[in-house]
Amino acid sequence: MKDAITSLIRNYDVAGRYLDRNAMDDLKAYFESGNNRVRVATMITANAAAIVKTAGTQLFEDVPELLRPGGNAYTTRRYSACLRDMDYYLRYASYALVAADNDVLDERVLQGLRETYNSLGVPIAPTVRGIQIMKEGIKILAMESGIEDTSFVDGPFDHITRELSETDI
Ligand SMILES: CCC1=C(C)/C(=C/C2=NC(=C\c3[nH]c(/C=C4\NC(=O)[C@H](C)[C@H]4CC)c(C)c3CCC(=O)O)/C(CCC(=O)O)=C2C)NC1=O
Repeated sequence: MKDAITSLIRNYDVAGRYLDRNAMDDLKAYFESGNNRVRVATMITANAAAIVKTAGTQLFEDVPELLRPGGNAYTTRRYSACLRDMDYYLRYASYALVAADNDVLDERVLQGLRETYNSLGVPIAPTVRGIQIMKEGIKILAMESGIEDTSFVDGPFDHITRELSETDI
C-alpha cells in the first residue's frame, strides 16, 4: 500500500536520482493539502452512516427500479449488501484521501470487483451514481466547513468510478 510520499520516493529511487524541483513541488502540494485532507477524513468518519444513508435514499429515488422485484437491490439482504458496498467505498476513499494516493483502492477494493459485480448482476451505472452522490455530499460538507478548494476530494471517488466503469467520466 502506497501513499503520495512513498510513491514519489520509490520513483526517484528506481531512477537513482536525488529529489529535484518537480519532486519538491509535489511534496509541497501534498503538505499544503494535508491539513484539509485530514479535516475531510475526520468529517467522513463523523458522518459516515448519514452520508451512506442519504446517498442511498437519493440513489433509490433516482433509480427506483433497483428496489422493485427484479432489481438488484430487491430483498432486504441485497438492499443491505448495496448500502454495505457504499460504506466500503466511503471508508476506503477516506483512506485514499489521507494517503493522497489511490493505491489502497486498487489493492483492497477494486481487484476483481467488476468481475464479481458482473457475475452477480450488480449494475455498474447506478453503483457509480451512488459513489458520485457521496462525493458531492462530502464536498458540500467540506465547503460548509470553510475549505475553499475541494477538488482534492474528487480523486478517490473518480478513481473508483473510472475503474469500475472503465470509461471516461
Ligand atoms: C472492501 C472491498 C469489497 C467490496 C467493494 C465488496 C463488494 C461486493 N459486493 C457484493 C454484492 C452486492 N453488491 C450489491 C450492490 C448494489 N446493488 C445495486 O442494485 C446497487 C446499484 C448496488 C449498491 C449501490 C448487491 C445488491 C450485492 C448482493 C448481490 C447478490 O448477492 O445477489 C459482493 C459479493 C459478495 C457479497 O454479497 O458480500 C462483493 C464482494 N466486497 C468487498 O470486500
